[in-house]
Order: sequence, then structure tokens, then C-alpha cells
Amino acid sequence: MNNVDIARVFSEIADILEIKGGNEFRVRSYRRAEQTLFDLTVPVEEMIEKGEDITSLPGVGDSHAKKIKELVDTGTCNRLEELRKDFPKELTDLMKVPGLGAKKVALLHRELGIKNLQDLEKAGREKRIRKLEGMGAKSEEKILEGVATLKTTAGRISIKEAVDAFEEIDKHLSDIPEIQVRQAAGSLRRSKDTIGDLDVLIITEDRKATIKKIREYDRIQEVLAEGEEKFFVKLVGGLEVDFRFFEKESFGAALMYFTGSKAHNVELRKLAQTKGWKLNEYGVFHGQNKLAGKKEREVYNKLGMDWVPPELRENRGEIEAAKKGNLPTLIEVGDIRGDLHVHTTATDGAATIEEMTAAAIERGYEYLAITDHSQAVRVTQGLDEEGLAEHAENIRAVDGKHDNIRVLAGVEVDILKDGRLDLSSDVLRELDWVIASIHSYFNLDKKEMTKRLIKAIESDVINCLGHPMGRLIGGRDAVDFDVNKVFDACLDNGVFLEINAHPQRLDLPDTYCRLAKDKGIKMVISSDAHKSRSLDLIAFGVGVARRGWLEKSDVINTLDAKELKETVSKFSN
Ligand code: DGT
Ligand code: CA
Ligand code: CA
Ligand code: ZN
Repeated sequence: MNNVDIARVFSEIADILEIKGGNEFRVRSYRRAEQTLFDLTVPVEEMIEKGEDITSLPGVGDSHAKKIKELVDTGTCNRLEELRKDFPKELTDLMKVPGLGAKKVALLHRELGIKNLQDLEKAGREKRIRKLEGMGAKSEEKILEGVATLKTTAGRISIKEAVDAFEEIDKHLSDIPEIQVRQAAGSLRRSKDTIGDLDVLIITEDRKATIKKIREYDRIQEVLAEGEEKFFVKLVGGLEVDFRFFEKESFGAALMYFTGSKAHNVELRKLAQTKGWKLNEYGVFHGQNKLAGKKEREVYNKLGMDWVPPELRENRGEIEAAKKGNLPTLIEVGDIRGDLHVHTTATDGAATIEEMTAAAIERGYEYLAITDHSQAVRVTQGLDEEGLAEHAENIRAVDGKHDNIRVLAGVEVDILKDGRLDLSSDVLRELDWVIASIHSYFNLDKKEMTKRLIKAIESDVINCLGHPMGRLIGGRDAVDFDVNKVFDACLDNGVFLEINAHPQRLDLPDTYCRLAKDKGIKMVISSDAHKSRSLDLIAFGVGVARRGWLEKSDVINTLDAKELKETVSKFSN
């Protein structure tokens, strides 16, 4: 079990205790240990092997340490098995339904005997939930919507988890000498928000020997299929990995086929057919005659078009554009010159202004905006006006110490329920960079939400709308507003739209990036980092931007510090 697997066990125990209505402190202590394990950069297993004292980790006392050791040794723990007898995994999973907390799950379980998602959906359809105390027709409707949302993400993992899992597998593959080429395909290569399974293509000198060595990967739980051309497995935690073997001569066609998307492939196959050819995972064929297949580019060119970047392969007009030689030159991670949304210890971040600045310098950035929360976001200890003024002073002091980077004094000001901002305009005008975002009242109806956002956009003191859709992938639906009206207001008022790169947000989503681009709105790709390492999350934002057809010129934090200052008019000195 790796750190994340162990963290998941702690999370499940905490969930069960919460549903049971157990001691709050106990619940929190499990959550704390869970967070520690998520954040830990070294495998806890390794620490134990080396005889290090894991009770020195934050939130890990003797009893948690004992459980961690038990999990490392046996893959499970007594406490969990005991609790699961009365509270099976399916039941705790109900807490993943947007809008359902432990209390409601407990109520549904107790009163209606609901044990899993199917029970829940059935009860909702039969209008039985609305009769419960504290529920109503509206909450019942919300729960059904939540179930629908969860179904679209159920069994899928975030792109970050998928990248991490692939990197670990890739490390294992890199030690197999017979393997000549290894390459991720599927939705991972297309940088989708969520990933169903991993597709890994391999060229090897010896398939049998290779499969034997892949089998040694210690995270494989079960082999699902094995054949001449494939080896499918399930990893601990449930992620499936499809390994497929190909010859050099057909690798380009295979890569194209297994990168997908299916919709993109279908169009390409039709195109080949109109030319009297056949396209499959081995190549382009005219009868028995192979016309192309070794390289992806060669296959596309044969079909009369430019090579299409994987992120665009969704059958959203890329094939037409590629035929005309009109594809966009997509933005790249290397184009990013700075980060304009990070938090520090002043609110809910884990690193100081200095530490975040050092991390930004390490990444070669020319500027960094420190944007902590405002007072209304209580759980983050958001800043009031006085606190913010003091924080800004501290930020400027750090800025003064560094010649090689501009550290900007900013804020992520909360948009209140009625669209007013959480801090006065006078205070906000003093700052270099103001993000405004929603952190509450996500359920307003479309008209009210539209009015709320436009009011904030027209305040004349904000630069950027943070995580505009307010969605949490697999957790909370996007808020409802008139996207055209709100985007037009951004354009009219010189407000940029954020592409928040946090893997649980990825907000703006790709299709909205494209809409904004078409309207001529500039965007900002931001990490929303709460610790220095998380600055690297920006790559996921770039992935979304690429899926949204964005070029370097669509994104303002590709500008150098001087150009940025000219673009963001209210930037002080
Ligand atoms: P996922 O795994 O749900 O996140 O999404 P993908 O796109 O990775 O889908 P997956 O793993 O089922 O298949 C990988 C690629 O293989 C897919 O993008 C296109 C190709 N593929 C799979 N099945 C079919 C099929 O029935 N027809 C065609 N044309 N292509 C397919
Ligand atoms: Ca896949
Ligand atoms: Ca697959
Ligand atoms: Zn935020």
C-alpha cells in the first residue's frame, strides 16, 4: 500500500465514524492523519523500513502509527474491517454525492434503509426522500442531480492521480530492458479532466519476457486479460491499465487509434473510406497495400491533413482545421512566465510569502501574485481590511528583496451573495491584482447568479474572475449562470477569466475556454497553489487550455513582467 492507499483507509474510517455520529475529535484526528499521508513526499513504508519514528508526523499518534504499520504489513486493518461490517464501502461512498454529508447519509440509512447509490436513486424517484425530516422536494431534486453527476465521474480518477499512477508504472517499465518504446495513449494523452483507465502502448523485443516483468510491478492486484497483443491489469485501489504491444511498423497507427477519442477516430475512418482506403490500428491500407502506419504524422498526412495535437482530438472541428492547415499553435507549459493565484500562511496556505517566492524563482518565473482569501471565507481565516493591508506590506517587503522577480500584492476577494465584494473598493484599489471568486451560495438560480457575477465584474476594482464555474469535479456541479452575458461583461470591463489549474477544479473547463477565446477574452492560467510544490499544478491548467484551443496570445501570464504591467492597467509600481 502506498501513502495514498493508506490515506484512503483513514478517510473511510473517518467517514464511517461521522455517519455513526461518533466523537468529532476522533473524526478530525483521522482526517488530519489522512491529509498528512496525502502530503507526505516519502513513502511511509520506507520510513517504517528504515526504523524512522512515524509518530513524528503531524497528526500521527501511537494508535494511528499502529494502524499504518498494520496496513503496510497486511494491506488492511482490523478497525476498518470491524467498522465495515455495519457500514459497507458502498454506504460511505454515498458521501461523495454532491450535497450529501454524513448526517444526511445517516438519516437516509436509518429511515429508508438506503445502502447504496441504486437505493438512493430509487428512493428519490419514488419521492420518498422529501418526506424525511429536514428534507423537501428541492433537496430531493438536488440529491438526484448529485447522483447523476456522480455517475459521470464514478470509477474515474482525476488527471493528476492518473499522471502520478502512470509515472510510477513508467518507472517500472523503464527498468525492463526488452522494452524499446513505451507511451501513454487514451484520455491521459488527450489531457482529459478525468481518466477512466490507462492505455499504455509498448514496443518490445520479447513480449513474453516483458509481460513476466510487468507482472512484478507490486501494485498489480489482479490480471484481467493476457494475450499475444495485450496485458490488462487492475491495480490496488481499482485503476485498470491496458498494456498493448505493437510492432515498430504500425506504431503510429496504433498510437493514433488508442489515443482516440473514439469520435475523432470514427471521422478519420470515414475519411479514409471516402478515398477507398481502410484505416485501423495497424495502418492505412489500400487493399493489401499498406500506405502509412509507422508514424502518427505520416498517417495524418496520408489522409490529407496536418498532425493533430492529442488534446484537440474530440471531433470538435479539428479535422476540418487540420485539412485546411488551420490548427492553432497551442500554448505550452514553457510559455508560462508567472503565477497569479497562490495562497500563503496568512490564510489557508502552508508556505510563507518568502517560500512561495523562492519556489516561483526556482521555476524561472518573472512574477508571482500572492492572493490570499478575504474575511467572508471563514474556514480559511480570510483577511479583513486591516489584515490585508498588513499582508500587502509584508508582500511588498519581500518584493523589495528580490530583483529577479516581481512579487505582487493581491487578494482573492470573495463575491458575496448579492454580488458585492467582501472588501471595500478603496482597499482593493491599493492592490496590484484582484481576483474575485464565489465560495458560498452556489445554488442561486440562473438569473440571480448572473446578476451576482455581473455586479462583481462591473465593480471596476477586479482584474480576474476566479474559478468561474465554481465546480468541483466529482463533488459539486457548476453554478448556473448565463455564460454569454457574464463573459460579455468580462470583455466590456477588462476582466480576465481564470483557468484554475487545481485538478479538482480545472475551471474554466475546456469548452468554455474556447467560447471565451472566440469572444476575444483573455485568460489567466493559475495554480491556486496552497504550498510551494503545487505551483507545478499549472501544467494541468495548460492541458485544459490546450483542449480549449488556446494559443499563447490568449493567456496573459505568458507575457513578460513589463508587458503584463502594460496589460493590467491598475498594476501599481
Ligand atoms: P477513458 O479511459 O474512459 O478515460 O477514455 P479513453 O479515451 O482513454 O477510452 P478507452 O480507454 O476506452 O480507449 C482508448 C482509446 O481507444 C479511445 O480513445 C479510442 C480507442 N477505442 C477504444 N474502443 C474503440 C472503438 O470501439 N472504436 C474506435 N474507433 N476506437 C476505440
Ligand atoms: Ca483510457
Ligand atoms: Ca482502455
Ligand atoms: Zn478560491
